[in-house]
Amino acid sequence: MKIVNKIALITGASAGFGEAIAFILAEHGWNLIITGRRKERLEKIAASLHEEFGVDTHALPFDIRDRKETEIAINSIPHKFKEIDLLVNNAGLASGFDTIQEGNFDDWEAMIDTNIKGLLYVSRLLLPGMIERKKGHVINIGSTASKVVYPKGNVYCASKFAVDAISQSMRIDLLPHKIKVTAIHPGAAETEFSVVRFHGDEQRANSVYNGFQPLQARDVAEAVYFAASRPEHVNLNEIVMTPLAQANSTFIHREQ
Ligand code: NDP
Ligand code: 8X3
Repeated sequence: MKIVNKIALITGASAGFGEAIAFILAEHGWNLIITGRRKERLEKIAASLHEEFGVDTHALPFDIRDRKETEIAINSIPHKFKEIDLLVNNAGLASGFDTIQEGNFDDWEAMIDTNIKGLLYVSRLLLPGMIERKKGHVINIGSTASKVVYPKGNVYCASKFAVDAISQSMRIDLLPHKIKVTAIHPGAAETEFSVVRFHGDEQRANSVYNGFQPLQARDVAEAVYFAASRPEHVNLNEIVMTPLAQANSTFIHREQ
């Protein structure tokens, strides 16, 4: 394995897509800062990435909803990890599945604070360094829910439409600074996502994937790696990817 001397910071790398993205980048020699709230899980993942692939890893636990905590965490990044080449804004969640008139305020705040505000905090803190170095790449994880809304998707979809809008805006604002911006919009993927959405109800979570083969975290990680490994002059603006059985947020073909 060759060390590429590049550094990526991946938010939400204690599970799902973020963990898979950490593995694929480590396989290709990237040094990594991995974030999330679950400290022990992050430390375990960081240790196994180092052991398996020989890359340098730094576990950085913090709650991305908390601006102060995020600021302190980002400012605490050790010197040798400071020149971040790639930021993967992945941390996010759906919380609840209700009509707009029955929605739960705590669920709404969790999604808005994590999926929109958290992404903005981390980006705002890291972009000046990328601008100074005149290089960098931001990959934002949106969703098919960034493109098409679905029943009871309301606030989750709104938060992901925001990720799409922020990605488009970032691309314009960062154009003179040679910073790449890519948005990756996956469809249904089997991670902890649905267990989190249904507040721990595993049976209900599993039923989301009945009758079709969902994406796996590795499928999304491969798209992230592809975008991150294009030549200097190439930017992938966005990738929308779904399981074969899914056309968009509302059309999934299920076999009985
Ligand atoms: P998982 O639930 O498996 O992983 C979510 C990750 O986000 C975890 O590492 C979690 O870490 C982190 N996270 C959540 N809240 C916070 C917080 N407040 N502070 C810091 N980290 C946080 O879900 P996925 O891997 O599926 O989701 C990753 C992204 O992909 C999300 O943005 C999601 O919206 C999006 N997505 C998911 C799809 C799917 O079908 N699975 C499809 C399209 C997009 P911890 O709990 O340790 O804090
Ligand atoms: C996650 C997939 O279908 O719940 O973004 O929007 S979905």
